[in-house]
Amino acid sequence: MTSLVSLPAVERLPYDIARIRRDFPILKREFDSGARLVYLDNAATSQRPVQVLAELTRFYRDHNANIHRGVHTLSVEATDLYEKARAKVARFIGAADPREIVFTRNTTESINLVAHGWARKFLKPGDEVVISEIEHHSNIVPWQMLRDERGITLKYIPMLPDGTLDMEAALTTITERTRLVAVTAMSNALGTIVPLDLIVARAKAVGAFVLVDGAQSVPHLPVDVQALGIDFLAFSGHKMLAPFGIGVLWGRLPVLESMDPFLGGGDMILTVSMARSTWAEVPAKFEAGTPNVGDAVALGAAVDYLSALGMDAVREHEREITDYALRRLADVPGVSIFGVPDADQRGGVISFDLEGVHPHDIGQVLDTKGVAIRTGHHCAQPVMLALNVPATARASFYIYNTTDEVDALASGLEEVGRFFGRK
Ligand code: C6P
Repeated sequence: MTSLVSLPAVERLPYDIARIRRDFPILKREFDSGARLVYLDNAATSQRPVQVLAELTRFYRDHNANIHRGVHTLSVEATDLYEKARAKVARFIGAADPREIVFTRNTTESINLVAHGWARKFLKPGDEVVISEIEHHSNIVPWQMLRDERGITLKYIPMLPDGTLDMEAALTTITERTRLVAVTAMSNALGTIVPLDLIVARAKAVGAFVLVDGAQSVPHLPVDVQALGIDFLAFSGHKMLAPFGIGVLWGRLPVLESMDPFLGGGDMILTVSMARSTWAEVPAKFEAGTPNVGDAVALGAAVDYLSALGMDAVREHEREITDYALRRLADVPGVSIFGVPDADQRGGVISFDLEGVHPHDIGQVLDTKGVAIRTGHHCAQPVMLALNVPATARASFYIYNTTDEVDALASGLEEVGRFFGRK
């Protein structure tokens, strides 16, 4: 397999919100009510810019073929584009080698790949896996399944009332018996940015491996896997401008090489006889069957787009919008905001409650104003239990959101309050 594809440097562009918004035609969408879309559900999935859509179309229009198989020109071109996308993703997260990038469907599949390919092989009864109370279900359920199947011990770093992790408890929860610490870098339900450096330092002091759920961090914060000193990083393309159905597991090369395959089939083998099979090198070993070539290529275009903006600029934009939104929402009668009070420890996610109104009703009334937010448990039911609420309303921001849109949310919430009888 081609492992090193040379890539041109990405040209850095100034952060120009009007220009960015022009790249997202969906942001001009108007509904039958006459309301204009205000898209504040970016933690669920982002919108896609014309550059990504064009790359996807170009792939299917001009280069479509199956990869790693054919000698014909289209197959060679498609293979090259797929491997270039892998190299772009590697560079984006500071990986040492493109072979460390395994294409999956999404974060969920990436975490399950670690549970099946690494943990099932190396963990034995009594070994500890430490996660946290603020995890998304996709970083809880695979470990509960493994606990029930293999007798490992599953422990949780508790959440404090302000939505941060109890770091004193983290130090004692991670012990000499801990083999894996699997934590999110940013809570999707509360926006809390987790101090990974402290967790990684403690995990490494006891010889544990570290998996980071980067579903909410890779799209929004600068991420460098080597600087973090972790072993695995899982994330999804659809939250970072790319199509649905393409995700990434990054792993340190020797760790990936030590793992068993997850799915068996074509493309992941070296040899197959009637008696037995041997495995291809990584990452092919983990990419059984025909991969999602077109969406991987489009993920490469998404990475180019974010790289041109610069992830420091993306973070700064979201920090400013979040700071403004925290202040603006605090002035809306009846609104209480869950989680950390300032935008420095928080990504672009704000979960809130409007006194006396069910989150679902908030979402429905805001929808009539064109304002799209998410309501529910956000696939983080332990967080809801800790907050003692069944659900929250959640606004989440991305590169194209403006303070005007935050104002639309705030005035929409004032109207929701009036609609449900608040003064
Ligand atoms: N959170 C949200 O609205 P998938 O579905 O595999 O692409 O991503 C799962 C996932 C894992 N970890 C975190 C921290 C996440 O936020 C998510 C997805 C979406 O919050 C959909 S539930």
